Amino acid sequence: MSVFSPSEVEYFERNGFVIARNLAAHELCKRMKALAQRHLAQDVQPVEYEAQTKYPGSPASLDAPGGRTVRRLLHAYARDPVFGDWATSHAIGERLRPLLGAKVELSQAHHNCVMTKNPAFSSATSWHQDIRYWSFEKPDLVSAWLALGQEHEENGCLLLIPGSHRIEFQREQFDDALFLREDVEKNREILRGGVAAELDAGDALFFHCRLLHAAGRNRTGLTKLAAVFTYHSAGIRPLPGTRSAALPEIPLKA
Ligand SMILES: O=C(O)CCC(=O)C(=O)O
Repeated sequence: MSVFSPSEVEYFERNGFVIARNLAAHELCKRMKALAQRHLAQDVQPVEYEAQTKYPGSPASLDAPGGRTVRRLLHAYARDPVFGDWATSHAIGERLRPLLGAKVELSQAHHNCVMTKNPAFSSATSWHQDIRYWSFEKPDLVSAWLALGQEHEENGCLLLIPGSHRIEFQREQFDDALFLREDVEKNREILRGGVAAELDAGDALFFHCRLLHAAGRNRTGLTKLAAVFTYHSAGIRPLPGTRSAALPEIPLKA
């Protein structure tokens, strides 16, 4: 089935995420993975290093041990057509339209990367909503996370709180960097509902920008790779002058 069924759309609306199994062919995943591995080996810019994430446990500086471990190969859409073609593919557009509307655009300003999680060094990502640093007319964006290999708790897959995209949070439930505070009783209760988004190569997780998510470190011997892109309806514009408006949107073909 190339589109989400009504029950999958209903699942997404209720839970804030839905997984499309086997959305990308294994051959395509292999090509993306081989290219990402080459770009990692050659340090092809632009990238984000572990030290720049400022996540808890990340190295204090680029020159600290693990500081220059690549965490994201940035600008994936423009980096190579293998990523750009996937990000704007029919397969992706057909899945997004029931979630976002008839006219969908790719934001080049957010995610738009190959997420890498290196076994030699990886920090954990605390609970957060992606929308916290994004600026759009309406907080209604969806990211598509394509696993290029297996993702499970041991290698740091995404952890999700189903339905959290619908919670009206208070500012004090988050810390200064807008990560969910785990020392607040109300939050601890919310976090008890967490689930692991286990994926195989070719599976794509679609998740809402208000969905609480986190991820652990990679405790295996293999680098984990995922191609991640973010979309919104053409009717929702990034706010002028913000980071969200820094790069042009790419309309998906009808
Ligand atoms: O793989 C991870 O560590 C999660 C990354 C993440 O949640 C994000 O970039 O918003």
